[in-house]
Amino acid sequence: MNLTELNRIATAMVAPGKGILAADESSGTIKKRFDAIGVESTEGNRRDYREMLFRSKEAMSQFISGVILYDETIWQDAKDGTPLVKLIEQSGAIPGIKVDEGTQALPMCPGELVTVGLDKLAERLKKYYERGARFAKWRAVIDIGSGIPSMTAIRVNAHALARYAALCQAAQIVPIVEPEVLMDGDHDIDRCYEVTQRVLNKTFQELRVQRVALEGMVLKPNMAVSGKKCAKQASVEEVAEKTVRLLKACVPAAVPGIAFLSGGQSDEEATAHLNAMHKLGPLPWGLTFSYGRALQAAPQKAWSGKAENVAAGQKAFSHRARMNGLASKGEWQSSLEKKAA
Ligand code: 5MM
Repeated sequence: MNLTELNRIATAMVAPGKGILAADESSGTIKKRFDAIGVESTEGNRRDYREMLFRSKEAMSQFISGVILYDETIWQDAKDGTPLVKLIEQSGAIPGIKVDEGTQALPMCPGELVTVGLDKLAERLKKYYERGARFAKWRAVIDIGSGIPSMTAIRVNAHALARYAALCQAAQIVPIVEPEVLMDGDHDIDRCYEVTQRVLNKTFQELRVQRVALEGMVLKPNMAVSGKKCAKQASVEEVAEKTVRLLKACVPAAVPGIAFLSGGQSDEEATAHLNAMHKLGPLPWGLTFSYGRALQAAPQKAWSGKAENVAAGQKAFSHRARMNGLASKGEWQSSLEKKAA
């Protein structure tokens, strides 16, 4: 393992002003997204949509540091025969790959899930590296509800995240470690804080036990937020203050960067929260976005599967990427959203 190189890539992934595009929706998830805009989820349509994003010059060259791909996408070529991975590289961004194989019910723990995909992972990583992937992603899902999460669910998911991260580093690939505490539910922000703290502490404990080099990874956590169905929604300032406090308590400064998931927040909320956190700096790690929905909802709607809408889709993507790029430096203002509308 060349740790200097892993650290260089991890640092580039969280460079100020840039963040990660999570375009790694599995077949079921992208179908849901396409259903919402009335587009059939065929291999061709998925390719056309993602090609539109990766050819967005402004967004990709200025505000996107890396792209997380799904297995299908990493092997796909653009319409003109250029591999989609090459389009990403040519823009200056780093290609990455989601390597988990989704979740399964966790035995003995009703309502809880464990992420799978460790079998043959070493062989798969080798192939992804040859194709150009320089980082990977594995997402664990922790739900908050009555009597959950159990310590069992937290432990097995942390163990799998660390196994994955160690295999990545051995294959010279930077692991994005994503333990997502879901924001569905009616819990308040303090319950989210408490559960996320337990999850992050256990995850870093496992990473240490399995000898993962913290300098060569990126953490992709949820923010501390109120559950979507909670009657009392925390303000932007409270989310920022509690999230920064939580991360400072749990994430060693050796980690080069943290790139948040958006988790169901609105586009503007996700941007405002990241921006407000930077107002609380200086921070010990790079802090940026790795959004899926909060970067793609607008371009998906603008595109709606029509070739004549490609420019509109790219414009919408560039706008969200620019807003989040500014937020990653604490330079975003809500008036910039209105100006573009
Ligand atoms: C883009 O969605 C990713 C893949 O999800 P599935 O495996 O469920 O299809 C997802 O892991 C994503 O990278 C993170 O959840 C962040 O996305 P959001 O939309 O929460 O920012």
